[in-house]
Amino acid sequence: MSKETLNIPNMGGSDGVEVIEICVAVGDNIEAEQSVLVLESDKASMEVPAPKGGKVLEILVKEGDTVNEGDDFIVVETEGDSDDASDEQPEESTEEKGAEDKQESSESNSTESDDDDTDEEPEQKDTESKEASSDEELPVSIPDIGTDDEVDLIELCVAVDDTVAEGDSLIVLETDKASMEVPSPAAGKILSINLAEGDKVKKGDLILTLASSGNSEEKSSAKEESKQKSSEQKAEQKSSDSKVPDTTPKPDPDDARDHGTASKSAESARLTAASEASDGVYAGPAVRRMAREFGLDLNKLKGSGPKGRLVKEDLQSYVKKLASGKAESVSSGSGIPAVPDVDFSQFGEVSIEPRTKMAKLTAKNMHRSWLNVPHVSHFDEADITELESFRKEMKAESEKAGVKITPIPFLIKACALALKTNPAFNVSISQDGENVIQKHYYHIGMAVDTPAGLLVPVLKDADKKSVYQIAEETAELAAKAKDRKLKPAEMQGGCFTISSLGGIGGTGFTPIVNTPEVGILGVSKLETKPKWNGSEFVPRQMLPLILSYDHRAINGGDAGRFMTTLTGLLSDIRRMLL
Ligand code: CAO
Repeated sequence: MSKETLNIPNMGGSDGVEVIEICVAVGDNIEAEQSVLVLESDKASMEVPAPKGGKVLEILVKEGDTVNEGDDFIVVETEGDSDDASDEQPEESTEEKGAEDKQESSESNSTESDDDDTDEEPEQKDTESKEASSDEELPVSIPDIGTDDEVDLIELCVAVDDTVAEGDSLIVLETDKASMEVPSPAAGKILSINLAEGDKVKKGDLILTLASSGNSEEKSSAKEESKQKSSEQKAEQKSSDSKVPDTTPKPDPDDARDHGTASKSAESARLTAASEASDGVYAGPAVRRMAREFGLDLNKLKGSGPKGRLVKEDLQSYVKKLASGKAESVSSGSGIPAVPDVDFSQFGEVSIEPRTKMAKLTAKNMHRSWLNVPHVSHFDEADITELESFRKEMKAESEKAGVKITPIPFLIKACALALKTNPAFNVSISQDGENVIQKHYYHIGMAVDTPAGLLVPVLKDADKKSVYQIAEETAELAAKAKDRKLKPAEMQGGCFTISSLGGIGGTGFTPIVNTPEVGILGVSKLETKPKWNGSEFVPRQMLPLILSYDHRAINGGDAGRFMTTLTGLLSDIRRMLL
């Protein structure tokens, strides 16, 4: 092991560059090439990678500092030979050699009193290694919290028999100004706990007893100093960490004034303020650290702790939801910011009904299609004057036969034939995008508006059926849909969908493709319009049609051709016989 001071490399001629972000903290193990700093000149920002990996011992710059090429910025403990023998000797003796060597090390170390760092490091390790040999009971009390008044214990973070590491949060306290976590002064096992959530506590109260491998209260002054220095560095580092939400809000300046010199004591230095940070998230450092490790954005989580505080369990259940794919409803996925929940009762009376399964499923399918499919909508209108007069002529006859003929059966038949002429619309794309699956059957789906939600029964082989047959079948399928009697097989296998709002109203809308199909036809309300026939305006019955398609599979030219075929068939239904 060796200790190395790394310095700022050549920055392409830029000097006097500002440190805008520190990406590592003291104690972190970093790899070679890992980003350590982000610098920003007036032209660009740049990341400074570590030329070597190792453990971060010291960070020599802070956010806002101005640095130049060659400036020292970080001290790391690296593996391998040291360039500087005075650094190497104590490190080797403490880390790699046995207990005998440790003694030698502290002797040799005593001759190196000029170098502060090398003095402090081996002594600390020496103390630690001696402590590690004996387990002791360590009573842990509430340290200086900047007030002699009682405060609330709002969270107990550990249980009897838990094993904690030094620095792990034991309890969370809350005053009327801030909340703070009390970290464990040493690693060990919890033997007993003297306090409970909701207790009023004050400085000096016994929190718990720890079976510790060393008693930090009694540690040498070198270790205490070193710890204080390192916790100050950590606090400094954390407050400058802009890559993730600020984990350690700065104490309220009023608080600092109230506390006076007491706030500078070794004990209070170990306290970490944990109130609502500048990111608006109410969470303590342990939760923030965990969120950083998982790469989670705390803004997306809801706190279940007192006063909405985020606790570790909130993160755990969020991660579980993510793993099971259910977190979409929480975060909306794909990095898209979630729509915040609003308490509408603040504006007036509200009532809340659970959504039906069908409504939720439809929402999921729509969302999936909307996010995955690059939609284009093509608008046209079909002159169905002749179709309408034929339909009306047939009305009495069809009613006698027990069939209601609306424009829908003609549209279904026409779409099946248009798919035959324009096979580009009768495809699906394989999920990996590598293949196009051409379908040689013509099953048409029909959106049905039911009280329970939207359903799409599928009329099979529409190309082979007469308009009467289609009318009969669609009426049957629509009735089944409204009675919720459709079988799954009756809703599967569609090649193309028709969504008709003609009976309801509107001049146009853009339907969402019913994936994995690649096209959908929206039908709006028939309107009589004046049309120029070459010599005069004549009233014609125009049917607004909107074709939405998946632009990954279909181009504008294909859409134009499809619509020309379709409007041609609807304008002159005799063509359907050809
Ligand atoms: N323009 C004008 N009138 C139309 C029309 C149009 N484009 N389409 C149908 N009509 C008329 C019908 O001729 C019928 O009139 P009459 O009673 O005088 O004969 C009336 O509107 C009602 O028709 P209908 O709705 O009973 O039957 P339909 O065959 O037109 O439609 C169905 C069947 C199942 C498609 C329809 O009931 C339905 O549910 N539509 C809504 C579909 C939907 O919600 N789409 C949106 C999906 S995305 O949210």
